[in-house]
Amino acid sequence: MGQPVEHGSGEDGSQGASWSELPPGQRLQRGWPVTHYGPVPKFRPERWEFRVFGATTDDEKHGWTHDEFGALPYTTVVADLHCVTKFSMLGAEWGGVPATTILELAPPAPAVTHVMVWAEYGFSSNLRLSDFAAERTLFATHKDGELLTAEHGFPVRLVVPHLYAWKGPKWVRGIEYMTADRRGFWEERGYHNIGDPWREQRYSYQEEPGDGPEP
Ligand SMILES: Nc1nc2c(c(=O)[nH]1)N[C@H]1C(S)=C(S)[C@@H](COP(=O)(O)O)O[C@H]1N2
Ligand SMILES: [Mo]
Repeated sequence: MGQPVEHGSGEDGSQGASWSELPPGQRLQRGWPVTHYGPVPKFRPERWEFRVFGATTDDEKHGWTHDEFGALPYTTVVADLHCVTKFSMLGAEWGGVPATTILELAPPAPAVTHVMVWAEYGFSSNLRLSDFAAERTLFATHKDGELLTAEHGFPVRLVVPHLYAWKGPKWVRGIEYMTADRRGFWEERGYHNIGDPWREQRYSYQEEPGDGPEP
């Protein structure tokens, strides 16, 4: 910590703040609370699989067991977490498998535009392929050098540093490549389809034409 870190990939030019800067309307949270809907799932290693399905290049499913997933290339990303309910935690070091690695190992078909990230109990979140493919999007297994705790998403959670935190499911089980956009769990319940904290894209009523799936 202490080094300025760029936010996101800045496709729309809205980023580039240092980690110590809060997006508009956010306040700093001391410590790291646990925030999610529903119970914390129990991890069963023998049943766990990370699946890639939907519009893959070969239309086949790809999967990794927990051991196999743990052997994938590991990298670290320093990122902030911005909850849409207006608190932010700054400067965590996340470790895990870059989303770009998954895209290389299980490539999407050329027609893919969006990715649905699926977690335990059917929780889901949709992302534009460009947000998913951003350099700093990470399937985190570690935070600050230690394995994730159960409450924070063990064994795998998605971290999308440039979007609100609900776009990063904890307890991820797989991804679905989609050739059209579809709303995930919170996006169906009134939250913004894109969720850029620097543009305060909190709620679906703020969406502009083109931000959401075709009606
Ligand atoms: N599976 C799942 N992941 C989830 C959520 C959820 O309800 N279910 N909530 C999201 C929200 S709204 C936030 S703010 C972060 C909180 O992560 P934390 O508990 O590690 O701070 O998890 C995100 N990931
Ligand atoms: Mo949140």
